[in-house]
Amino acid sequence: MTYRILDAASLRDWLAQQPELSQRLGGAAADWSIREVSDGNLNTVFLVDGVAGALCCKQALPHVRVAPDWPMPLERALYESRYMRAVAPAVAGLMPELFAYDTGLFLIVMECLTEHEVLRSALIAGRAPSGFSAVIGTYVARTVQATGWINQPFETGARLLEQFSGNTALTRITVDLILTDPYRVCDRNPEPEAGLLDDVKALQTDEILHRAVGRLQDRFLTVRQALLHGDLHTGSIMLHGTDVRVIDGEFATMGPVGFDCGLYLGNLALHLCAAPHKAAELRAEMVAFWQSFSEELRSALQNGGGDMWALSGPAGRQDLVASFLKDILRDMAGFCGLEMIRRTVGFAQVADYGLCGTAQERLLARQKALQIGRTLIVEGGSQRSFDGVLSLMGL
Ligand code: SR1
Ligand code: MG
Repeated sequence: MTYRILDAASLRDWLAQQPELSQRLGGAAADWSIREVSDGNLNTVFLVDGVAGALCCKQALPHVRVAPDWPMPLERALYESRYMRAVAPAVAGLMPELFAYDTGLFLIVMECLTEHEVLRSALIAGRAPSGFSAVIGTYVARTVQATGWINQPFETGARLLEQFSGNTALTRITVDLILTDPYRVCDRNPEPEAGLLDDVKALQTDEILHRAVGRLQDRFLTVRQALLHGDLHTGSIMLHGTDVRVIDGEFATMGPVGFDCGLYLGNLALHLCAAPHKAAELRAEMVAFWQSFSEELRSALQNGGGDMWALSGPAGRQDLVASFLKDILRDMAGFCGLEMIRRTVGFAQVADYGLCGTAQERLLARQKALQIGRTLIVEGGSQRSFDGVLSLMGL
């Protein structure tokens, strides 16, 4: 199928020509209800309901959805479908099932999570049931187990490098928006509110900070530990009760595991800055994340299976896993800080600040996020324990 931007009518026609998908929906095509629910920055999303079932259809646009004058290659949909296929066996039930990918339309058709809500919205509304972070810890650990070098023969990593190293357009977004723009004068950065101007200027002139950001740029660009989700924020997670799903893997790339962990924690920490009265529950979520992640990874890596560490017996492996986790912890702290800063002053900011009751409270929340972010970036690399990372956040 040649590429064209779909609307409800053309999507209906296309689905009607796909026997397997039509069957999932059931009934006559004319009776399917189709609504656009696009919410993210990049793509259009439609939910389709039929008498027998529902589908979620996500199409890449030739530009950033929220910034139509910013061109963006369509291939991001291909990388997202590849990511879903690569990690699905390891994280079954923790992400939507992929039903189809159309190479011409750059269209993903997947399980519709009708009853689920985006975690960020649930947190903002104060209705996220506790315990979701333990699931995310499990999710990340399982993706590392399935795509990293420790449990898999090196050919697996080599294939993943080949499949994902072309995802440069979205990696470019990460390099610019997370790792560079907040620390330089850049048209993409929105005009900060007046009270934040000095803080933004400080980010652009702080040499100690720039050196530490440089180390994280190095880690992100040169360390290839496992296949990353690449954009694991609270808007990339949906939940319904205890059913937690990770969505939106279009930024997938091989990289340092601490990147996924850090982005996730960074979004909880941002929520904390906007809603300081929730400190105890957010701390508990962060602890649950690290506990489930580190325990699951420790046990998964204990028996090996890959070429890396193949010469070490149980005791040696235990030491190697411990030092691997320390590296992840340090990277996580730094990337957490980067995420907090970019979501506070950069192109794609978070809705969590809307929780602040007044402009003054919002300014203080943003300043707090910038201060914690800087501390994590500069001091994160010398942390030895998760408690140490929490203390850098004032927890
Ligand atoms: C132009 S894309 C901006 C941001 O939205 C995505 O969700 C990623 O977080 C990206 O950095
Ligand atoms: Mg997204």
